[in-house]
Order: sequence, then C-alpha cells, then structure tokens
Amino acid sequence: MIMDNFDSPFLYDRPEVNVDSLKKTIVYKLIFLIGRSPKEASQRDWLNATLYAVRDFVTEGWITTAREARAEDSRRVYYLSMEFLIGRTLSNAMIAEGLYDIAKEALSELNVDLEEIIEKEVDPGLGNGGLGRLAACFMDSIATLGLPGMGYGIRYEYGMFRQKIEDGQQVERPDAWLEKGAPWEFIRPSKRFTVSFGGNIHFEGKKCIWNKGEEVTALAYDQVIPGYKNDSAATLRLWSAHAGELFNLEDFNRGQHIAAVESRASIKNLSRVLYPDDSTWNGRELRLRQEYFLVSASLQDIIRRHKRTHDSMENLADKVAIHLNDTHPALAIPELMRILIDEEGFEWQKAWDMTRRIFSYTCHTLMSEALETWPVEMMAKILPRHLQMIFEINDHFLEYVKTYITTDVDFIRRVSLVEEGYQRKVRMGWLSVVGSHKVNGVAAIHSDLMVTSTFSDFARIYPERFTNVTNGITPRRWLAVANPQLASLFDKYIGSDWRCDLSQIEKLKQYAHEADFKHAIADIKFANKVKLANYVKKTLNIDLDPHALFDVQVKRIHEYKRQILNVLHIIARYNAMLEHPEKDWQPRVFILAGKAASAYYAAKQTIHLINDVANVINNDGRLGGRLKVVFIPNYSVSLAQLIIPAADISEQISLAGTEASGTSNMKFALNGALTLGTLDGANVEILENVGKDHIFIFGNTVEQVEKLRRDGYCPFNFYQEDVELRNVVDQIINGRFSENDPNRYQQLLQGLQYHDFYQAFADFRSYVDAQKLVDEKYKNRDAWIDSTIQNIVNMGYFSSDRTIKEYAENIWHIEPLNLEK
Ligand code: 26W
Repeated sequence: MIMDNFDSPFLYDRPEVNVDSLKKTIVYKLIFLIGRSPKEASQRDWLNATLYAVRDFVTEGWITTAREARAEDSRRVYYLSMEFLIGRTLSNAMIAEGLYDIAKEALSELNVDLEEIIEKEVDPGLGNGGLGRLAACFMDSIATLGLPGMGYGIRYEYGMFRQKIEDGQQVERPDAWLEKGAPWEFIRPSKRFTVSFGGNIHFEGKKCIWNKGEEVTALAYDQVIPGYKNDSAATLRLWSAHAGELFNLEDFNRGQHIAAVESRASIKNLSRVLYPDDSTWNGRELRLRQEYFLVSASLQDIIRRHKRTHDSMENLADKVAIHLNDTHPALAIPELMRILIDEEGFEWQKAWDMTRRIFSYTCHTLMSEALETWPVEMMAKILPRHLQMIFEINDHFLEYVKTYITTDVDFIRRVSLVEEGYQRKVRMGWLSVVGSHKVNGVAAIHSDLMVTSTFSDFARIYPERFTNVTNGITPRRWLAVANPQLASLFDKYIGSDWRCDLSQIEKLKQYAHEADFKHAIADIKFANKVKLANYVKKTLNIDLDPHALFDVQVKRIHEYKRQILNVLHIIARYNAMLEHPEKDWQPRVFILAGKAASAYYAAKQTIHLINDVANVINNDGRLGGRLKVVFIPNYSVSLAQLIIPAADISEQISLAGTEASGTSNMKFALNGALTLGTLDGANVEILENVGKDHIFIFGNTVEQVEKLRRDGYCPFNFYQEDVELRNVVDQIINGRFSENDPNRYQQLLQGLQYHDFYQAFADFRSYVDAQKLVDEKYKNRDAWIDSTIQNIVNMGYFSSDRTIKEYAENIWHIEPLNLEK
C-alpha cells in the first residue's frame, strides 16, 4: 500500500550491470541465500546463485508490468492449462535481459563455466508434449508482446516421468524436480484459496444450495516469464494443494478424526503428479479432482482481482477473457455459472451471456479416444452442483437447438452434453463449444477437419463460432537459446529484430546465394551435429559421424505418429545396403526419441523394436558405419534444444488427418532441417511457405486416407504386393531383431498386417521413394544448403508472437499494455 505512493516501485536505484557488479551479486546470493562460501560451493550452488541473481533483473520488470496492468485496468486474458512445459529458465532469462555475455564473464572470473552450470538446471516436465509446450511458448509471447495476461496451471510435485531404457525397454522413474530447489519461483503465501469437493445439493425454492464435503487449500507459486528485452514479465501462477486446512467435514463432525486425517493425506495427492498420458482418455477420479482444483483456485483468484478494482461484477465480461487449453479446464464454465448465480445472485440468462463472452476454447486433437468425458456418477459424487449446472446448461442448449435448428432426435442425441447409454457421460468438448464464443483448431487443415468431422453438428448450430489459429513457436527459445551460433550469424546480417519480429527473418533472402553466408550456415549445422554426437557418445557410447545425414524423429511415441513407418524404412535400407554394400550409400544416422504413455503397450513395443533394430544395425560391421540408429532416452524440452538444431531431416510422418498441428515441425525448419512429411497438420502450411522444392512431401492425402478406409483398406495386400515391405515385416515377425525372443513383435506386426489403422503399409512405398530423393539431394551439398536457407527464411509466419496476436485481436480482444512510461 505504502509502496503505491512512490512514483517508482523501487526503493533503490537499479545499479548498472557490469561484469564486476554481477559477480558481486552472484557471490552475495551464494553466501546469503544459499549459505555457502565460494570455496565450498558446488556447481549446483553456483547455478542457484546465478539464477537468483538473474531473477532479480526480471523481477523489477515483472512488478512494473503487474502494476501497469492494474493501473490501466484493461481487459486481460487468463490462460488455463493443465500443462506448461516451460523448459529451463536460466539461458532464456539471460538472453531476455541481455545478460548472457556479462554472466559468462563474471562466472569465468569466479572459475565457473556458465555452459556447464546451465546443463545442471532441472527441466520442469509439467506437461506431456505439444499442448504443454505450446502453452509455454504462448506465455513467452504474451510477455514479449507486453499483453495483459496470465497463465494458470498446477505445480505438480512430480512432472512427466523420467524415461530410462533398460534392455531396450522403457522404464519409468519419478521426476522429483523440486528436490533440488526451485529458485525461479516465488511462493505467494497470501494467495490461498479453499477448493471444495463432494457433499450434496438441495433446493430452497429455485435456489440450489451446495453443502460442500471436503476442502483443500490451493497455494500459489509464481513463475516469472521474462519478456524479450522489454523490461516486462508475465506471471505463470501454479497451484499447489495443501492439506493444512483440509478436513472431510462430515467425518470430522462425526468425531472420526482418523478418517478425516486419512483423506487429508489422499487429497494432498491433488497436485502430486501429472497424468503422463496424452493418448487415451482415462476417466480417473483424481484427474477430475485435479481439473476442478485448477479451475476453482484460478477463478477465485480472477474474481478476487476483479473485485479489488471494481465494486461490481456487472462488467466482468468486459474485463476478463479466459482461455481453455483443450477441455481439461472446461469445468471453469459451470464453475463460473455457479459463482455468478449462487454467490453473486445473477439471473441465469445474464450469467450465461457473460460466461460465453468470457470463454474461448482451443481443441488440440482429433483422436476420438482422447476426448474427455466424465461419468455422470463420478461427477455427481465429486462435483454435484456442477453436474446440476451442466444439466441445466444442457436443457437450455437443447431447447435452443429444437427451436432454431432442428427437432431431429438423432441430431439432438448427438449434440447433447450428456451421452446416454449404459453409463451416462458428460461430454467436455461439447460443453466447451457451447460455453465459449470462439472455438479454434491449431492448424488450417485441423480447423477444417474439426468442422467437417468431430464438431460438424456444432458447426451447423454455431457456424460463426469456429475459427483457425495456426500454432507457432517462440524464436527466443527455439533459435536464440537453442542455436546461439545461428542466432548471432543472423544478428550480424540483419540485426537482432527478428528475435521479436520473426517476419524480419526474410531479410536474409538477399544473402541466400552468397557463398560466405552459405558456408556459415553449413558450418553451424556441422558444429551442432558434432555437439549432439558428443552427447550421444557420452551418454550411450555410440559413435556418430557428423558428416552423415542426421534424420530425426522426436516426439511422443504414438501409433498415429507412425514411428513404426520410420523403422520399416530403416530396415528396408539396411537390407538394401547389405545386398549392395559396394554402392555409394549416403551415410545416415537415424535419431529417435520420445516417451510412451505407461499403459500404452503398442507404443512401448515400438520403443523396444527401435532399440532392438539399433542394436543389430549399429553392430553390423558390413555397413562400414554408414548406417546408425539411436534412441535417445528421456526426451524433454532441454534435449529438444540440443537435438533439433543438429537435424538435417525432420520426420513429420503422421497419417494425414491425425496430427492436429505439430510444433516441432516448425522448430526443425527454423533451424534449417528439411521436412520429410505427410500433408498433415501444419506441414501443409510449411509447404505453402517454403515451397515444394524445399520439402519432401509423401503419402496419401486426407481424402485418399478416407477413401481407402471407406473402400475397405486391406494392409495385407500391400504386404503381399511389395517385396521390400514383405521382407521387412517377415524379418521382424521372425525375430531377426530379437533373436533371444523371436516372438516378441508378432502381435505388433500382425496388428499392422491385418488392421494397420494408421495405414503405415499404404504409405510405405511413397515414403521409401521420398527417402531416396532425400539421399540424392543431400549429395548435392549446394542444393541442400539452398533448401536449408529457404526453410529458415520462410519461417516468419510460424512465430508464436503472430499466433498470440491473432488470439489477442480476434478472440480475446485485448491490447498491449503501455509499458513505455
Ligand atoms: C488423455 C488426456 C489428454 C488428451 C489429449 C491429454 C493431452 C492431450 C493433448 C490434446 C495432446 C496434445 O498435446 N496435442 C497436441 O497439441 C499440439 C499443440 O496444439 C499440436 O501441435 C499437436 O499436433 C497435438 O497432438
């Protein structure tokens, strides 16, 4: 309060940073925050001291940003997501604050190697994959664009499991990322809210009363997200569940203290662990509780903030936009309705109008098995008032449909928010569409498919609601941090503005044919490959030749992403090389990485197969080292930063119509890899931007895939008719790569022969042909570098800054803060 009377929020003058002052600050943090003397300090102590020192610089801008947002009182966006994969913070923050070189020198004077300690930072794995990483790129863009916005998520004690490979198989280990300290976060002891579950409801006249059952406290931890060189920072607020104030009130009141304490321990599980599954929907009660925990705490915080500056809730929809990152936080819709009606006394219609103006929703998948539905029975037990509210929303909605759209019972049954049947279920996707004013897909093809398939009935009811916002990636992390040499080359040629305006990257076009520029690009790619090869040597003891073509597929392991197609080709190539060892084969290294959901058998088998194949190929002396296969364990944001800049080929080979967008495809292309991909997700738009001569497109189109399915796809025919494919499949089935357990892959491969839901066999031939074109092109070094450059310079569109501007203008209706003052 008192502070608000000062013109500057700071009671000290920000000192000029130089090597000397930063050195002093780091040592100060080491001694007084960590409690170590420089003599005894470990690498981790130095890392933490440096993190604290750098955090100070970000904190200033963070406080002024928050203060400016409060002062301007403009509409803000709140991004609700169950996952944020933010990656390591130190390098990113140093680059944002322009401190990297100063810190490097300061530490070197203290006999500490900055690069070494950077590698020691934990990489919080608070997400599964694309959806969580996208949320992190969005926070980075919100901060850099100075937009009034904030992220809300869960501070899982254990993030995504650590993956180890033992005897070729995935083994999951807990990821206790907090054990080593989390110097980047601020605990907010005053920001705590009670979240209630269970109990029962009854009506008093028309008013619904919720007698709440258990209670748990949500405690806020803030992650500061620095904007790029703009003295601004955004907040990512993560909730942690605390048992401190938790009682099962009923048990407690009945004097059953032990039972009350027991459930206390179980509720602490609320923020214990991230669900490590992005493939099949699994209606677990704890997950439902986690989702409501996020929603309830965040909405209370949003409303508290609103009430601090307004004496009425009437204008809530003018001031607040809430975005749902997939359906995971969709309970926010009935929760806001409940608050507006039960607690704030609004009429139903008024509350509903406000709710719809506030919410927007992004769908990130077309996989029907990944769509969330909650059993009515479970919801009745955990969230009885919300279930009641959803029924009421459904009544109003179906009434609207019957009045204005159709009375067709089949249609009504399909669009109902409640799926009827043996077990009734609430359809969270439908609820999200009905409760939002805008719904978007994440790439053009995906948004088109949404309105023709999953959401076609809703597109008929609300045609104006559906739109597309193609994903993007932050050029700060995915170029400046991940590929510093390439970044400084670009700075030298076109200045550094591309870092916050990626469209500027096309200015490099004028140098595309200059020999010096081309050499520099080639040299940097080579250096990145050496760096990756060193890592592989150190961690896996496998020798990679950096002159070989590095062909990379890194992403979650999933049947639709078709890592298996990659393996089929690798074996076909192996066979061909053995048949004609004398030929001039282009040396290749196939690099794969990714985690399989713990219960996803086919995905785990795929990992095992990759490792078995790698084992045979890497130890076959007849190849003369011209073919290598590596599975790099424990894929994560930090590994992505190492692997992606070293790639020559980016494998984006999902079956057309299955990958919503993909974002690693953009990261690879921005770092100069050529895409080998299907016409799926954002590959389609990458093709449009880079041009057909600089990308390898293969496989069936969405239309062809659908036709094949309609006509009765028969994978066995492809197997019989393609000798090369048949040989490969037979080898795997017969145990050629698993001699000590010859039947190991029988089930997996028979699944392909007789079902092959993702049509790997159908695309095999065109994939192998495309791979041949890749070899040919790679041999022409000059043409390859030309294409590399054409990929980089045409990536301007794929910045998450562009994506976020589209959300801000067309969906959230928010404007940048005035941070110049
Ligand atoms: C089982 C619960 C569940 C289901 C789906 C958890 C998580 C999901 C996500 C939708 C999976 C996901 O990460 N989707 C990816 O989102 C990216 C960002 O938009 C896209 O680029 C990817 O294509 C999409 O698979």
